[in-house]
Amino acid sequence: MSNELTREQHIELYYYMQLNRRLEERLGRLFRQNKIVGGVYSSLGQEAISVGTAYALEPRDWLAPMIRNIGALLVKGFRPRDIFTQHMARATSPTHGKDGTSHFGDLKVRHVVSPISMLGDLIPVMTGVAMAGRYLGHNIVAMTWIGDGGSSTGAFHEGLNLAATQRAPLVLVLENNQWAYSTPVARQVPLRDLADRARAYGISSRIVDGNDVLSVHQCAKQAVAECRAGRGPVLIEVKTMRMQGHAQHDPAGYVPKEMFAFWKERDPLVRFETYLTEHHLWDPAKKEEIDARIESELDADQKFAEDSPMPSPETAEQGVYCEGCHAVEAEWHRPKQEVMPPAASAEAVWKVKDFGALRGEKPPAAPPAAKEPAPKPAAPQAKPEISEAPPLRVPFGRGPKDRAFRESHEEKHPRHKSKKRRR
Ligand SMILES: Cc1ncc(C[n+]2csc(CCOP(=O)(O)OP(=O)(O)O)c2C)c(N)n1
Ligand SMILES: [Mg+2]
Repeated sequence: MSNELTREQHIELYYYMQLNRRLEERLGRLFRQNKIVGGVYSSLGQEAISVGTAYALEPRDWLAPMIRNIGALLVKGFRPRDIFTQHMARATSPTHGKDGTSHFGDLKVRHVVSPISMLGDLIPVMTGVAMAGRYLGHNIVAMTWIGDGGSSTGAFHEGLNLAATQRAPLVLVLENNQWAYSTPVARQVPLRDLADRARAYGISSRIVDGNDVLSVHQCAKQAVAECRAGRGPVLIEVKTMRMQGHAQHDPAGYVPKEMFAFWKERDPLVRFETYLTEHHLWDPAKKEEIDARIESELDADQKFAEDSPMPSPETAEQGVYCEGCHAVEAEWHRPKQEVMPPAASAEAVWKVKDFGALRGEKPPAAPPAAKEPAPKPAAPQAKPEISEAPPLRVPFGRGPKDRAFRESHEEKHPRHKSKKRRR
């Protein structure tokens, strides 16, 4: 039994993985019945990743899922009916029938950012969420996922560099499922381990067996703790296999049969079931009880979706532009002194280590008094140095456009003072 998890938590991990799998099986059947409006992108064989990583987050944390992360949405509190209605584009869906796949989120309660793209653009977005959380004092961690194919896009590299430079509390889960549509990893990246990409950005990385939910969860939990402690982003590469085609329309004839057979033997659900049995964490009656509960939940939610109406035509023009429905107001969770000078002030001069000179070269303008240890000779094949973390600081005070700022500021400072500053 994993030291960090209780028996109930082990059972809960199984519940979400099995719910994820059974739900997607039904989506596959509904697709063949022509009841799905968008696409169905199976995460068969990858359930341990979505569930194990999202399970490491706290309710205050934020995530943005990819197409194969329905399991993460379930862990964050979305219900199967949200997934059914969304894929069937019913009026009762989270987007009121305006989208046919997984482009939905919940910024207020579940802290889920709606996916805008599966190919890297969520990385800079979630870096921004992580930075905003730090600025507002929420002490949150942001998590998102990327595929092996998506890790070759410009957005991936730009986003990861931004996260690294800002030491943003971002956990990026790189799902290496061996294929980007029909392209195997080796034909698009000359690396065996995609985690190596982290070295180029001076951030820490891990490699984990994506078909072992406990390893995935433990690894994600550590990464989340590191991020929360202010040590910057973490890249986790999970090794797994996409066990179906890119989407329902793709029979994946380009995948060698032996490869499917190899990974089928490592099925994450079968492995975890065996683990639960061998560690006496459940018995057959318990498994039957959970499976029956899942089937009845899915029966009810599928029926709800099938009985739901399609959206009425006039809803197409509703909710396109904000007509006062959103009050965009920052939620400050930190003492005001922290975001006001002098605490919020930073020196307007940056110290550049060794003035950026070649390794081993004496800094040209080093002050004579500074007795530095002799520099080490350059090691041509040395690992890239992990850059020193800049101290966490608040770069700006509260903005003058922020109402809370304005009100409290005007209370404390007579008007003529602020007028003087504006000049
Ligand atoms: C610009 C662009 N090209 C193509 C697509 C279609 N598309 C979405 S995901 C994907 C493959 C991504 O592969 P990978 O990143 O390995 O993720 P996986 O599907 O294996 O989970 C493709 C081709 C797209 N959404 N946008
Ligand atoms: Mg892939």
